[in-house]
Amino acid sequence: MKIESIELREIRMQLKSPFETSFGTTLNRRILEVEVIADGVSGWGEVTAVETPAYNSETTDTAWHIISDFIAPNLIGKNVNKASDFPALVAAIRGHEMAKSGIENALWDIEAQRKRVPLWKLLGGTMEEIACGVSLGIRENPASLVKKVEEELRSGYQRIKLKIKPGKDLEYVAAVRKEFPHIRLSVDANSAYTLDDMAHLKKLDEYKLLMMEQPLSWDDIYAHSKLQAQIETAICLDECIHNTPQALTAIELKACRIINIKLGRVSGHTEARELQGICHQRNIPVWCGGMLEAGIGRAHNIAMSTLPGFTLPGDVSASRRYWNEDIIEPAVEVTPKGTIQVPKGPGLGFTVKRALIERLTVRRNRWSAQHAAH
Ligand code: OSB
Ligand code: MG
Repeated sequence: MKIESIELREIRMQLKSPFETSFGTTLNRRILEVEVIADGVSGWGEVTAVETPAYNSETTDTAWHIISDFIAPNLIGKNVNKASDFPALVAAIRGHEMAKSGIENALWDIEAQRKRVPLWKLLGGTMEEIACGVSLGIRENPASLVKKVEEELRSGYQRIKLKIKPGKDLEYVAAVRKEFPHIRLSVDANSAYTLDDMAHLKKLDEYKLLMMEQPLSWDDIYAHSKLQAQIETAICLDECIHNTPQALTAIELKACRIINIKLGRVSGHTEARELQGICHQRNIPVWCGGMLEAGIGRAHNIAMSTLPGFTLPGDVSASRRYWNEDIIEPAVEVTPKGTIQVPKGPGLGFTVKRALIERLTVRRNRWSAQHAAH
């Protein structure tokens, strides 16, 4: 693939309703979309960084900087044999996984189109239908959360995840569990607790949760191993895992029994596939996490979720839960049994709505091979 052009743009999109986590509330999204053209074929990727460095250390603006000043100038005009060669090209850039992922995933889209296969098949996916869950933000009171859960269950979603934080945890979980004794229910604290909260977190065992996601510090695998030894509920790591070696560390330390894989957090499809492989070998279930993605990020999540290690429902849900109008066609839809039918077309299998993206764009940067210095 000869990299002919790279276009980076920031789009603004408003969520249908505010999403509250332990680290803050989001309504207005600033999302980076990347289009790469190689051998005349256009491929798209999305940077899943959020606006503030509160989930991980990246932001929309740090990703803009890393792509504009380091990744794009280095990649333009180069010949890249396969998308999986990309990580080696950016290995000298430490961290910034989400910035890297936005570009790498566009290369995967191109490679799949050139081979005339759906991206999910190129990745080695085996499922033609994937299981979906939802992630529900923190709400003003338990009663309104119960109502929301009921609505999502009526739509068919197979697993409900509740965002929690200190002071908005036990009461909310108890209310939902009382109303729905048998559903697959989990919680996500986004690093809001410490080991001093051990006795408090132990109380969640009584609610038979599928998992407790990232209760402790975003970069402390060791602390999670101490907690997992003391509680019955399976810990699932999200923020702590950026690559396969960190996953191996967590598994060997028994810091978790489940891992959430996010394409951006682990730097793209190449590493995500490797990570799910080592988890699958070790009987550690994985599932696809979400970052309030627009359609391009969502389409990449669907492709990844077809790999054999993805045995639990992901946070991959319908476009209409987030947006009045998504940037891909058709929008992502969920069946009444809580699944997404994986698209059959080549590449991402969705059409990017260029005119809409153009209208949503607030800034752009473009590199083309003719002007590249070499
Ligand atoms: O921890 O999974 C998380 C959203 C933003 C940042 C972190 C997380 C989330 C979600 C939303 O839980 C998942 C979704 O996209 O629906
Ligand atoms: Mg999470």
